[in-house]
Amino acid sequence: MRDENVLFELTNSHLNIGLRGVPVGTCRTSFVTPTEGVHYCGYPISELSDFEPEDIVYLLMNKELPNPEQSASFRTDLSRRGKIPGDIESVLRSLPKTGHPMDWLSVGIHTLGMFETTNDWKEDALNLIARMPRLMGLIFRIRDGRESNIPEDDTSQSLVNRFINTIELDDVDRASMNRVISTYLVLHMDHGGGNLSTFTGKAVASGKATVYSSIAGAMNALSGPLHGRANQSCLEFVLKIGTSDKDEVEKFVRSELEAGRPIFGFGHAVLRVEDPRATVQFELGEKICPDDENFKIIRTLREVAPRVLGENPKISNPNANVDIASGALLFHVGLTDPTYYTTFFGWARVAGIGAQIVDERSVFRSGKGVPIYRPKYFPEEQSLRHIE
Ligand code: NMX
Ligand code: MLT
Repeated sequence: MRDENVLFELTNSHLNIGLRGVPVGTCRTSFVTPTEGVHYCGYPISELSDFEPEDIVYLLMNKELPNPEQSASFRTDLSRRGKIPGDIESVLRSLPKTGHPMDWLSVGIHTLGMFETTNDWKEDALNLIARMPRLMGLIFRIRDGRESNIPEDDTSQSLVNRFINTIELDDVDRASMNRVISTYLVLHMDHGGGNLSTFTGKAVASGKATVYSSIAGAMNALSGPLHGRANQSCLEFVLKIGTSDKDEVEKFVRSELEAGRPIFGFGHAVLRVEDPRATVQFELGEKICPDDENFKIIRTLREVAPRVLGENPKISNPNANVDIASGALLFHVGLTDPTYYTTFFGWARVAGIGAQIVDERSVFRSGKGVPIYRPKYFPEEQSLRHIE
């Protein structure tokens, strides 16, 4: 009879595969299923995509959606925490503009922690969440060389409006930008416990480094092209393809594969269908920019790439992932430099990683927290057979 306590049979085939599918722990904020994607605190993501980001941060932190009073008082709490307690602008001005925006984001988060760390996991996570819009806006603005006359940060505004007010772009439709960024943030906030950036953040926190150091580490993990930076690479693809002609798109996909390069925006470690977060973004694009050239290209890619990738039986999931569509939508609302796209992913994920760190450090094991991470590695010549 099957022993209910045995979750997983570990064999040699599970070594050196990046812990793929190996159970590690439990997660209170979200879970991912191969066919239905991510659920935040039990809610499928497709039911949450129209919520305001503040309410989803509340959900991840408190494990329930707020009622109107709770929502209003949470916003007031975030406003109170929003002001950055130090001269972050001078630090950002000193960074090399040749550096990638994700490196700026990581340095920025570290710097916020140097200005102020309370060493209370939840306080620090909420303070960081509240300070992210201004940090994000300043990164955009200072890298752009628009360093003077930066407007004050009105922290009574929503998280997304504070970012939009700080970047102060001309000739953009702020309402559409708000809608695209708000949806983006909600969709990207959390994705189970085992994705690379979240796992990294929790691992760093398990040694009792600060929330800021842990999340800066998580951002470094997110910056890789197989993880968060796939959204940048995907839009770069789209700009390079330049046509929504099916044959041309197919030729492009095949030539990238022949050159040994990944098809960004497709495939996933857990999902085995199109990511519901991609579906939500396609639906939004059909509403706000169905005739946009980049959107037309991703619509074709969505049709062509799974068929081509599906010819390779090694690829477990040839379908679109979360990174297929976000770039085209951000581009459409006036955020046209793809090198920034992963910073939005990072901004969003600070909420999920922050909430998971709070749970692992101050809730699990009756409040004692998960011990310092320490998985086992064998000498190369040994394997599971050799241990008792
Ligand atoms: N393009 C080309 N090759 C692929 C792709 C793809 N989109 N997806 C999987 N493969 C290859 C993969 O590299 C591996 O090759 P090999 O055996 O030579 O190492 C083989 O197919 C089997 O991989 P899977 O088991 O299907 O996927 P795995 O869990 O290892 O990797 C990803 C998952 C997401 C890293 C992979 O699908 C990929 O590289 N996708 C493109 C990059 C991307 O869009 N990443 C974003 C993921 C979501 N996120 O935001 O984090
Ligand atoms: C995602 O959002 O798809 C990820 O963080 C990648 C993963 O879950 O492995």
